[in-house]
Amino acid sequence: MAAFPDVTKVQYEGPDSKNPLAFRFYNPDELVEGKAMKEHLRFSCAFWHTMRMNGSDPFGMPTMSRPWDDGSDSIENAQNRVRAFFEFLEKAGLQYYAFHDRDVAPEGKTLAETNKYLDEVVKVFKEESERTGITMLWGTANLFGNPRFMHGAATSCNADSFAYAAAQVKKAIEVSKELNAQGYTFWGGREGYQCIWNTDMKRELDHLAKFMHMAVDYAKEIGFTGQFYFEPKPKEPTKHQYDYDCAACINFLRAYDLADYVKMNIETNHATLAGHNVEHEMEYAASQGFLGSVDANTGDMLLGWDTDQFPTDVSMTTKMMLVLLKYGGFTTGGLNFDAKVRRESFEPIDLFYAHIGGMDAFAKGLKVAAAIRESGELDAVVKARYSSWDSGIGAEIESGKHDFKSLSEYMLKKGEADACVSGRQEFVENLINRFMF
Ligand code: XUL
Ligand code: CO
Repeated sequence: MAAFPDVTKVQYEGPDSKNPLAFRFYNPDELVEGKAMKEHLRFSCAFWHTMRMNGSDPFGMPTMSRPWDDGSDSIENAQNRVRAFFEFLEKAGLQYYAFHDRDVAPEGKTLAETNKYLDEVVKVFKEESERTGITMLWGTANLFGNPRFMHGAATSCNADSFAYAAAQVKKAIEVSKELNAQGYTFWGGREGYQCIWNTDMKRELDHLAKFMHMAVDYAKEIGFTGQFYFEPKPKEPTKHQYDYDCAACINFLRAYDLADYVKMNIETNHATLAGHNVEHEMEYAASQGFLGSVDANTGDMLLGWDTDQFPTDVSMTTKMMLVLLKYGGFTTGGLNFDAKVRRESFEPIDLFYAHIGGMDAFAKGLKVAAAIRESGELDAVVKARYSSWDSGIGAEIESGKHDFKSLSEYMLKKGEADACVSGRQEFVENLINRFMF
């Protein structure tokens, strides 16, 4: 039985369409800068939100209506959910998906039992993936939900929690390989702390690095060639997460010899919780050679937590696409909608509106970004702003011809620095708006 009987495959109808179940900008095969939109954007759906988010919050009960789900923990229900998921992916035109091990299959009484349940559900993922050609963007493991991870997983004070997490990630990497995942993500979950007085921070960081090295080694051993990602988040669930932002994560990866194996998976709402915005995080990671994938969502500036809303702001998607195009686009990564419908948007059809809106916002952002790049006007402003580095003393410094002594001689002779030129911030902000509207 179809899970979404009233919806057919969502089509591109163009900017004038008023059909809420059509794309106005996302035209998968349309070329932008010589590459199909679907290859630029590589949209992915998060199983944990789309299939498992039941609408409960700390104050209220579940609200979601999901007729295909009988609410039980049976394997059969878990397998039916996967079939409903693929029907959704096909109809919404999403090419990739991501899940945590525990989103898709229930936990048993022992690890062996749990692994067996997982295998039974992964079998259906494999069948559905072969049927549709829709594949896994990245895999991951839930190392934060079960009470055994109350102090963290790789950074737990309890060595057995570390060992259990290792066994879980071993299995999750095997499953990711089985499903041809293009990557594997580490999100810290509870890898952080609440109280410095009871915490051995150095030991915890060393353990986290050891854990990641074990994952990298095991992937090599079994021939899993997907890209590893580290997903920054500054707080929630713990007060101080070790993976605060891209700068903290990249420092960690470099300090512990993991830089060759792990790139960043950047999430919009996590960036804003860290006091940045997503384009800052993307630019920082990309400029350092660490841009891997993106968890596409948005927060609410009036709320201080991880609201995981669908992104609809074209100004934001344009900024993101400008960074992505500048650095040559995704290779293994993509735009994974780590986003959930609001608990009041409880009908199955709301899942379509949400994803269509997000996909259209990125498609429009991609087109605006490409137009900005083609005009060269923004580049020209940036180039002019840094022109003092293109010749004379600037070019000499960049090419290594100077030190403090020679620069002191230069300035003593000159007496005063050349006057600065205007930053033209308002000019460039208006320029961007001209392309957007
Ligand atoms: C949590 C979060 C995770 C990761 C995967 O805030 O973003 O869902 O993306 O564990
Ligand atoms: Co995420």
